[in-house]
Amino acid sequence: MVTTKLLTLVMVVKQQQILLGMKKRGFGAGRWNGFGGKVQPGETIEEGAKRELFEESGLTVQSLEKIGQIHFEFVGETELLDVHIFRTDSYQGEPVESEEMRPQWFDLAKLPFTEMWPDDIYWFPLMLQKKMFKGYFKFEGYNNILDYTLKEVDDLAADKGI
Ligand code: 6U4
Repeated sequence: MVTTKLLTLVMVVKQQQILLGMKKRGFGAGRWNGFGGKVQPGETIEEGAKRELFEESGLTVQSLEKIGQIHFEFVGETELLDVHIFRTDSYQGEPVESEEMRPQWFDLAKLPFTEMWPDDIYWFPLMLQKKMFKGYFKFEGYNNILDYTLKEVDDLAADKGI
């Protein structure tokens, strides 16, 4: 039986920099990524995104804009990931290291793509241009993309297709 895990991912942008965290444990450990995790029962996806952002980076935000949605499939695994991606250009607080993440600002011109999930290099340009997108990536293991689709959309909520 195929199950889908609902996850969030928050990208914090300020001027020409983005805040990424080095994932210290769990899924994606050893990679720089935005902040996020599983949506818990009883919370909205946006609430889950804000909670994970605070837990992992110490930052709080008033509101988050949804910028993308990507489905991930890993061959041989029955669980699909449904990752809802948000971008924010304003936040409160200063980044602090958590048990899960070590935050660091990166210049947008010098992103550490070789130490990020391999799909990021495809969709980061859209996210950085504030273009909404939907995507699907099929992985073999955690390093190899076998297939993918990626498209810009006008309205994330209205467009149900992948
Ligand atoms: P816990 O509950 O801490 O055990 P864990 O298994 O560590 O959970 P979690 O909650 O940190 O996972 O969620 C995984 C995070 O990684 C989410 O923010 C989504 C993100 N993510 C997963 N696959 C990704 C991919 N291919 N590219 C990417 N982000 C991905 O950029």
